[in-house]
Amino acid sequence: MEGHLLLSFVAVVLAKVPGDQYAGDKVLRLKPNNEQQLQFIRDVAQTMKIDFWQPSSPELVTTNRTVDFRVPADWASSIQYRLQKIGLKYEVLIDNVKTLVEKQFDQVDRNTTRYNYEKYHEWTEIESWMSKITAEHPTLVSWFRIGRTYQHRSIYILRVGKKTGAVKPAIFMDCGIHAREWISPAFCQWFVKEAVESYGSNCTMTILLNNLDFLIVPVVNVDGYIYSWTTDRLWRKTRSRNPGSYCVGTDANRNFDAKWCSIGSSRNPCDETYCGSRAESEKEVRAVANAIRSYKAIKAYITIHSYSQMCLFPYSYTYSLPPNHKELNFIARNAVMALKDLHGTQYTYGPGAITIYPSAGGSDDWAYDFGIKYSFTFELRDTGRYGFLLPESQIKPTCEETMLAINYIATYVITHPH
Ligand code: 0X9
Ligand code: ZN
Ligand code: ZN
Repeated sequence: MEGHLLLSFVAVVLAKVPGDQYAGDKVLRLKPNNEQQLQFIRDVAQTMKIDFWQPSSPELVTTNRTVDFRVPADWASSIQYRLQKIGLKYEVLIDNVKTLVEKQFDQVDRNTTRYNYEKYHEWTEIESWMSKITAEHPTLVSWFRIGRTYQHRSIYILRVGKKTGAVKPAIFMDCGIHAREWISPAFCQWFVKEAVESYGSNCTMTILLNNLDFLIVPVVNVDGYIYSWTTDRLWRKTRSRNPGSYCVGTDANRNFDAKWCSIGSSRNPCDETYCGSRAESEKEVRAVANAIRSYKAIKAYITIHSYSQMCLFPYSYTYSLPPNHKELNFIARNAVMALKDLHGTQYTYGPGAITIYPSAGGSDDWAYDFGIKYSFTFELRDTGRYGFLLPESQIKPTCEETMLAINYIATYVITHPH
């Protein structure tokens, strides 16, 4: 009898597909105005299974800053009731998460001949896309493996630039450090497409590709990305096992060797901002760091995340400003202005610690302290209406506008060679 029960339990777990999850889950937004309200949120986070979207963990919640979080259906009405009782106003950003998640999977089509850059793609499609775009543009694109993931998948880099035989200055850009931020890999792919298609006709892109190489990692956290397609759309971390815990994964953007785990990260493997067992414990993080360490001519580092519409630069691990703060601020302001020109999308910008929240172990701070003086994190669309579940209809406008910001930074970098 017991065995039978166990078997049917296993069957139910295995039958779980992405669409079945999140039925009735809500995403709420609120802003704690005082210590009591702040404490309330932290208490609730301890007793209920709450998924923090922005900021990404309860420790990062502060007064007078908005918080977006997903509440499981079972808890939703109880939380809403308690919020009303203590007079904390909230907004329902997403009424039923399941409906939005399902839409994302419905829209997937696999039988088109031309690669559709206005859709989200699963890993195997991205992998064959890399092979194809390399083969189609042999004078512009090379394809390398920079390491393997915890589950032994390949982590790839595309070098995009006119091949000259010499080592050119380079801009390193990675996407998909966080699994659920699907717009990020979509942007890296868009960028490569734009580069190869506009080389020779677009003046800016031609100058850029003649004078520098873009080193692009379309998906860093491949295991996590796959898991967000197959099992849990809202997965953030890597998929490495944690000895002594049933919880899986490390936050790759808390795992870099930049004042590792000192602030804004968690030592608990069950938390979304778990910093890992040591700096660079994650193979994915080591792969990125090794690639940057071994390539001598990297002038700028850009990492693509979502959501919040922000352009961030060091530091996030301290409130102190780096030596070239004024220059970084100038570049970020102009990048954000260029971006806004296209569709009017507004971005905020500034040092990570004050603009989003203080947190250590991030790739931007690490790259900066390694010696790459132009280091930026982009948080793409939106500001919370869809959050991580950004509809495919927004891929094109998001990527188009982001191109302008990246091209501005790249142009700045080649015109300021020091
Ligand atoms: O918390 C993060 O890792 C980033 N935000 S996200 O919502 N995509 O998770 C912001 C990273 C800012 N930079 C550092 N913390 N170093
Ligand atoms: Zn020109
Ligand atoms: Zn992220």
